[in-house]
Amino acid sequence: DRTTSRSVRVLGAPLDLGANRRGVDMGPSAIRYADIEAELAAAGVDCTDAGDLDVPRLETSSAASRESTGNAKYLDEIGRVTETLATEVAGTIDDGAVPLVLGGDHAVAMGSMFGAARNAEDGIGVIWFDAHGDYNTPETSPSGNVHGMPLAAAHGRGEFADVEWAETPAVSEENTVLVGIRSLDNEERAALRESEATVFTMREIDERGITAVVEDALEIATDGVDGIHVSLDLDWLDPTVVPGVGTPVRGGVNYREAHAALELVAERDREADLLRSIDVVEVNPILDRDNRTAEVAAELAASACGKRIL
Ligand code: B3U
Ligand code: MN
Ligand code: MN
Repeated sequence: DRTTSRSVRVLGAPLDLGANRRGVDMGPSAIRYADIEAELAAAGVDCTDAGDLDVPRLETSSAASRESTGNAKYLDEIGRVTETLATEVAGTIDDGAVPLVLGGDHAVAMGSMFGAARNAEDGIGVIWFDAHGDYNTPETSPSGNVHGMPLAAAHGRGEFADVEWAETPAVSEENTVLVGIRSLDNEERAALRESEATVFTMREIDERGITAVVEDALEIATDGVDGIHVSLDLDWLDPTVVPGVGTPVRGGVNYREAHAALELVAERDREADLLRSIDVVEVNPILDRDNRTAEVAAELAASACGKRIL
């Protein structure tokens, strides 16, 4: 077991160009206001905050670039954010710390994954905690919102194979596990079925329990790779627990299941140093009540980083 605790570097990524609603750009502020530093300190984590990435604002984004990317809205701008964030994430890992990326919409996970993969000789795995598959491509997406595409981008699927920053896949399909899924578009479902990624829907959690499912997810994601990226979309949880998300879907995991899952990730990380990077995304303070969703986000990040009750 690792005897020293993790070093964590917080990277704010206030991006909302990938989502269909304003407000998610305030996620990093809200999660900091929920005192993520104190939560991480309670986890025994040596934590530094690198501040927020400079991201283009919706108001100042030119109409021309909006049209240049076809069905995927703002893909050019988001691509530039992806490259900047990927460099920050890779640098943080180089410095021996775990990057904890605060979204922003889920498109920021592309920066996390491409960055985490950059110097990983044997590649990385990913565990994707989400209500959604985020497996659309520009040609299959019904909404055009890039936050519904980051996992497909990480696999270099569809049109992403022709996008410069996504040409080389960040993660192998075999080491990709989605957990808690309950909303898929038709073509997205077909793509996931055809891929080598493992999908544990809410049904598997109902039948087998969260712990058994996450144990399996960890085994699959870590097989043969240097480490894993953990991506936590707050809409993974039930909307009664986290009202502040843009695309809520009924029937999510509850507060205790969420903590149990991330505590298990931390436990395995203590044993085997498998955690490479994390992101916590889709907190929308405009839709939230009393900053509750941001508080849950901060608490779950601390659980993933090793916070224990006893
Ligand atoms: N699958 C839909 C909805 C969605 C995906 N991710 C979020 N919403 N947050 C889409 O737009 O691709
Ligand atoms: Mn998502
Ligand atoms: Mn989601």
